[in-house]
Amino acid sequence: MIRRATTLAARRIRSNCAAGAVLSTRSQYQAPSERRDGLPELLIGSARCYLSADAASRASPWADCPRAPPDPIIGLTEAYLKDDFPNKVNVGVGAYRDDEGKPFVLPVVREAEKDIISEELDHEYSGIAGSPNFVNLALKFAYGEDSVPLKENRVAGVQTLSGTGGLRVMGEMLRHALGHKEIYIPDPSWGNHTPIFKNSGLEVKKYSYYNNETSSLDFEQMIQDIRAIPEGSCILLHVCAHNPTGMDPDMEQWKEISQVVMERKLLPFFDCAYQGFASGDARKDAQSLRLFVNDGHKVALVQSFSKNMGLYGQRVGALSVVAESPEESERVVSQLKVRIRPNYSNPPRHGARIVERILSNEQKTNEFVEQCEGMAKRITQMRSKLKQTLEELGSTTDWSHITKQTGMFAYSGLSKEQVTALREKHHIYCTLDGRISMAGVTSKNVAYIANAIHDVTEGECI
Ligand code: PLA
Repeated sequence: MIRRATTLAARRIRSNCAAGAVLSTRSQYQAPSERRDGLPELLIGSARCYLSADAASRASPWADCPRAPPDPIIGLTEAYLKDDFPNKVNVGVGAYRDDEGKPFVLPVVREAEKDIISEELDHEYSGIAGSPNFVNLALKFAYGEDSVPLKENRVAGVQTLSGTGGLRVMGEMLRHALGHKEIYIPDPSWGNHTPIFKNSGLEVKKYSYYNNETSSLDFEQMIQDIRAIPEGSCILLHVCAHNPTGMDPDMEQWKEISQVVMERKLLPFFDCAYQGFASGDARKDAQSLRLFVNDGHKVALVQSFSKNMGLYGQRVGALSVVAESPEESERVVSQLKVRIRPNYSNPPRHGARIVERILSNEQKTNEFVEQCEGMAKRITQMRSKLKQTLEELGSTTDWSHITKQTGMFAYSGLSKEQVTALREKHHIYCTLDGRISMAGVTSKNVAYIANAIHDVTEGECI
């Protein structure tokens, strides 16, 4: 019996036809009784093709695999790398560059690495929860040396595959161990939050955060939306240097948020990806988290050392939960381990060893804080320079939000069309929401970027 090729099979066969596997075409078309029994049949334009059984069996199992769109953030780096324009600029991903535009390895990290190499350590598996020493140091770094729950041994913590891995593990924990069906994230939030939580089985809902008209925090609406979140739900909050807006609540506003979160009996889940990039002092940047802990919230926290220690590719992070008692904390860790083991078994060692070397030594910690502050300061200078250059070019747009915002990003307010023009006309790569990674702006490219922004906003490239 002749099998009429389905659309899916057609694609598979088409590639085989191209490879010379066509047995007959319409010109040689035979009456049904004479058709080649059992051979897949396909119409390509006006031609009818048959495949040999051999060719059909050679068809790729991936032939029907649809192409996925590029990642909205990492995909920009891929496009940037393919671009051979000499003045191209990558201000997509939030990865710090020095003023020469080069990736920056903190000197204190280099030293720690040398020590690790000289110690000739082994490469045994880590435990499922990673290095306990790393976890303890990471938690002290975020919650503070004097944190009461830490002293009372009731913070459950595990090492994770950086911030992303920690978010995913907590997403699965919420869905499968605690029975949550949804999670509330700010609007807007880091673009990957939604797919991470969706893939964990949660429905992602949003609360207001930013007012595009005024380029500032929409605090009133935010509080109103949080009040409407169903009791017991999980709410995701950015500890500092909110991505993508660069707008954080001030401490008075955090106090109010804490109260409302308490009233609604919500589970506050903090994402701490930029500790050190807001105020420049890594020790101070966790104030919002510490306030919530002092207020008695049983918070969850995910930490990343990608940005503040520049350990992007090493995937170093921690996930923790403040529990009621040490016994409760142990139960939580047991559940986190159950999520981790079938995902990636256990976390990598090298990056965690670097963080341990630094955070276990007071002098090295001070050096780290200073070097992190250096990165934050360079970004602040670039904010001023970008704004100033735009003004000097005669831009009629109010760019004051660029210097009001903190952290790695400038949420420029550029439209999708303007972002596309920046890319197509000027080879400047930033995300479609108009987020510009200030970490990629340097003394050398700031004028070029300002000119291009001026061109796409007012059509007056100079
Ligand atoms: N949370 C927030 C708020 C982030 O901005 C990022 C990274 C992460 C978590 C995860 O980082 P990690 O897994 O490396 O620890 N956001 C980057 C990179 C810097 C990215 O998209 O992956 C960004 O450009 O937005």
